[in-house]
Amino acid sequence: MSTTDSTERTHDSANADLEREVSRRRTFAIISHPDAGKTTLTEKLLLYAGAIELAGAVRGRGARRHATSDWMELEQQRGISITAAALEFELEGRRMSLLDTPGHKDFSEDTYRALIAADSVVMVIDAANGVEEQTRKLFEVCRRHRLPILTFVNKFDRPARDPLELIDDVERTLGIFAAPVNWPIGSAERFRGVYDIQQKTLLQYEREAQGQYRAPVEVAALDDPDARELIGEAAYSHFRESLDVISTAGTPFDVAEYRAGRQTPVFFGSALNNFGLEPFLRALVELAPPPQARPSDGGVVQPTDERFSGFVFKMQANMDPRHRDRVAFVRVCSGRFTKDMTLTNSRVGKPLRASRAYRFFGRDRETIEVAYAGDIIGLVNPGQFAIGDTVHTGAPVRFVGVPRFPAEHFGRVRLQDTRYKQFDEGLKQLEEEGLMQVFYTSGDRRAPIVGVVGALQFDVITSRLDTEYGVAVKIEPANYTVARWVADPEVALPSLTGAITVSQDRQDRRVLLFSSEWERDYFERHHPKIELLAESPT
Ligand SMILES: Nc1nc2c(ncn2[C@@H]2O[C@H](COP(=O)(O)OP(=O)(O)OP(=O)(O)O)[C@@H](O)[C@H]2O)c(=O)[nH]1
Ligand SMILES: [Mg+2]
Repeated sequence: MSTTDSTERTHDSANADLEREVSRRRTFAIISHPDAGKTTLTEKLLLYAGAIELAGAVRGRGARRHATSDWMELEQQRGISITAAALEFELEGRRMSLLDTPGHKDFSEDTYRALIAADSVVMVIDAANGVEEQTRKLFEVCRRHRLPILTFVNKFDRPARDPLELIDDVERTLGIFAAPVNWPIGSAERFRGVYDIQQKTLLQYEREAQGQYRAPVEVAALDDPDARELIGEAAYSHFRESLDVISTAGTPFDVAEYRAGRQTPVFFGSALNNFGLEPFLRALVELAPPPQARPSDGGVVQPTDERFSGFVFKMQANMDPRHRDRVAFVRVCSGRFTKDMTLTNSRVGKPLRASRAYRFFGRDRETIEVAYAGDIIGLVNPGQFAIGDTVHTGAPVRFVGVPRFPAEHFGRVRLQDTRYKQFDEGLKQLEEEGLMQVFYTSGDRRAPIVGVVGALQFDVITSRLDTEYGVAVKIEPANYTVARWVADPEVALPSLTGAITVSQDRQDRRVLLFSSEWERDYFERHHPKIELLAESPT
């Protein structure tokens, strides 16, 4: 056997290994309007997948455990998600990577970035509210990125809208075909289970103490007198009628249509009460697409391309109180990542060694030796990464389109104690996460202006500076709504009125703060030679 033969053989088997690993990966994000039950559904999927033994609650009081994906202290205090959490687990031979996202619009920048890292989406709808505002906005982003969407209509244990009406709402409001895969039997106190439309089987559930779960009882035939009795006469005939309507006039489920983003398969249930979760988890395993090809500045990158590539979609400091480091979340787009690999950051151009790499389970992380396209990995290289960076081996490549939103709310942060060093470090790291932008308007570095996308971020900044950096601050409103970087560092600025302030960012670049869009517009019209940028120049 010649050396070339054996080299080729190793090469082929490495290739087969890459293809096998990529094809068993499923990376998806859970999205919706606030409070529809994303985190609760996430926790239950983890429970049913065997990744946790006991489900925690969003509002875990006393000794009760908290939901895995709401790991941040402020999330647990408020009972809402603030930052996207990544969770990786094995299920039926598949490697699942789940991103639980915050629903609140003030945190939506994080949610939009998580969507960029996913290959498909789970959309949660509150059965009483139907399609809500924030769901509609996020759906539009999914449509633009052609992400296939599975829909879970949640909270059927509470008074709910008629399921036909809910299907109609999804179709009309979002403009996508909705194909029910199962159908709820009753609602609120009379919610009994779900009927599998294709299999023609009825899954009956019983309420259990929270966190527990029990396999549903299968009642084979719908015409079974037991079924009728179980459901109750009135509910039974209503259920049969609506089933008739969807069988004749509804959108039939079609996996190709789902994968093409033209229809969303719809499932009903209650995440809190463990109703309808097995069929949904099965659908995720069977229907959700494997890692997809991604556009880059140099053409389409296939996940099975041998060279490693990926991009940073999120930064998070101090996740682990014992390490207090800054983690860059990287979505692997192609090839195989191995620990200690030498990578290039396309923005910086310098090689760096990936000596510490992790996979995530909420707050917890585990060191990894290898990762494949589809995975979400954490790299810890202080100060080396920024959101949107592409990392790769081999020839230059750059993934584009990780969204950044301009700040719309501004406040003056005042340090309340003497720990200036910690204060400054905290501001620097939170800015690196994309949580805010920091501007200095005077020589006093203890009272900078911060700009955020949503006003709730002010609470997050105050709370995190306190819990993670041990500094007390007060943030008072500042009368600005727009920030613009001055493109040319040499250009002279006119003398400015009170409605416009010149400030400096951390790199001493000049930034104009305007009190209104009108002021900005007026300035730009009167000073056409002064080029202004909405984002900091890199
Ligand atoms: N009755 C009922 N309540 C539920 C169900 N699922 C979730 N909830 C409750 O709804 C509230 C919000 O649930 P979360 O899981 O935090 O919702 P979320 O979509 O993650 O919210 P954000 O991340 O803040 O956008 C919590 O109090 C849950 O206990 C359900 O199936 N039935
Ligand atoms: Mg949540």
